[in-house]
Amino acid sequence: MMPVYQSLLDKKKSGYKSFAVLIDPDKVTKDSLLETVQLAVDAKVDYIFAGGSLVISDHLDECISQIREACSIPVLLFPGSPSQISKKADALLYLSLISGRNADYLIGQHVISAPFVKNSGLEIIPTGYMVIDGGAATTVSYISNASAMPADKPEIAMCTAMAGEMLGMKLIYMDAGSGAKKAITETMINTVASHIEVPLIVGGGIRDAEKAYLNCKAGADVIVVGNAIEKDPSLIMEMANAIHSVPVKIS
Ligand code: 1GP
Repeated sequence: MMPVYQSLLDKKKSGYKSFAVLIDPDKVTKDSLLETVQLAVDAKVDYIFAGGSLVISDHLDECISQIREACSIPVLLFPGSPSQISKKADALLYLSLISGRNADYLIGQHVISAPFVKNSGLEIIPTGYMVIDGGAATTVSYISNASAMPADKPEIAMCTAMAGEMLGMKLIYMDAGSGAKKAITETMINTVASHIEVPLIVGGGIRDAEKAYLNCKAGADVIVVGNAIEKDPSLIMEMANAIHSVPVKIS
């Protein structure tokens, strides 16, 4: 399989927009997981993200093994802590919470887990993670003890993303938080996207195909959806079709 980051770069170059389904191991049974994976295969979903701010159960490994047995969609770890690292995934979003000022989530957790992460054999993708105020207290803000960025200050997001890119982050992930009341605005997405070269992931509170499409038009390269498709799995096909309908560049 092509390294995940190379696939992200190739897709960005062609203007192809990707859809990532977020699976929280705490919220699935084997049957519901396999059903979601089948829907993802049918809808040509590009990536499966696995993880969350809290993973309470101990079946992350098992969950990823089941996904990998059922499909060839790349599985990316989206960990809330170093305990959520599974060697069974394809790649690790190596998140540094650059929107916050809690040194522990900027670098501290990384130091503690560095030897384990390095020996995991996973493809490591350094990711500047920016949490944007989604209108409600989210698990990630509480757990990380870091305030979210104001939703109406796109210039702060822009400068943060630019700094992250210059520090060597290979991806920027803007997240309004799981189940956010308000998804990130297209204005903020566009402001950030037009000032960075690396692929831009956007998630948090996206509930319909139209918002997914508008985010792509505003400059997002990857759209992540978790909660909405847990409630209504049929949205997987609808959202995938909308995201994949964004025209690619003709070279
Ligand atoms: C959360 O970006 C993800 O970290 C997805 O959010 O569950 O609200 O879609 P939702």
